[in-house]
Amino acid sequence: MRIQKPVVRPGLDAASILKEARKLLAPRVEQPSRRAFLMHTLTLGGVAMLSGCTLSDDENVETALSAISRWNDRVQGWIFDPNALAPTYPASMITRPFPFNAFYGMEDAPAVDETEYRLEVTGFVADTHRWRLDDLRAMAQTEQITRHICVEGWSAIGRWGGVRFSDFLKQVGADVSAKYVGFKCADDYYTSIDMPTALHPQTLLALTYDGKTLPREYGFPMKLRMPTKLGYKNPKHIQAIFVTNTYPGGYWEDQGYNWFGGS
Ligand SMILES: Nc1nc2c(c(=O)[nH]1)N[C@H]1C(S)=C(S)[C@@H](COP(=O)(O)O)O[C@H]1N2
Ligand SMILES: [Mo]
Repeated sequence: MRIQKPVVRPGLDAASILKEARKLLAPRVEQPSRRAFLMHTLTLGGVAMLSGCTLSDDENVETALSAISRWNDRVQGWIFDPNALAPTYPASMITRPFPFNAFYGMEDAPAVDETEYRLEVTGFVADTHRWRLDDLRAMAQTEQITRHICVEGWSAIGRWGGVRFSDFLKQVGADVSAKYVGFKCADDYYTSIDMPTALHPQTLLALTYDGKTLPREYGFPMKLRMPTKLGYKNPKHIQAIFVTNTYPGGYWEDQGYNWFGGS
């Protein structure tokens, strides 16, 4: 095999690309969203490779990395096995207390009023009636003890219960050939997932945590719990669910986190 000498383009030499890449890898406090983005796309070695041949003058490093992240989404989509189950754990391994995380402090977690609450379901669904919590509680419930993995470098084992999301999608007559399911939350958070993950048997519309009503800080009235995806893909305080073919993005995803976000 012949090893090609990298073509270094004027104004975008390997050294400046590496400098830019290191900046992107800076601690989260300085670069809140970019670090994780890079961690989930490629290593510094990969960036060095990039510098040789794929960048033209008018593309900056971030544009190239976004393209790689979108490619990464497609690859993760292809290799996702809809029948492969994430590990489950015994109750003795539950992390206590379970860590809180959001883009704000715990005291600012939204307090949703159950009596007023109606879940909105729109897009490619046959039934768009608004759901009360009790309607969801009346459906078949299931429970799982799984590991939540956050890109910020921690993980924790928790016990969530609720409605299998595939049952819910069936119930509302969702078009499961659509590409995305999007979520809007009471705290302005939003995210979206691929349909195969939405239909995965471990994807839960979680109403309980550790056998009790989901506490306010952990996402009352409900969160989507997916042990096959990283923490930021699991929306808490869900207010609206929509089925769509238009890419909906997400709170962190729109700032550079990888969209598929498999764990
Ligand atoms: N509505 C909403 N959902 C969210 C977030 C958020 O800020 N708001 N943060 C995400 C992130 S980054 C993580 S790690 C988990 C944290 O969930 P926990 O508080 O149950 O640990 O929620 C995810 N879902
Ligand atoms: Mo997270």
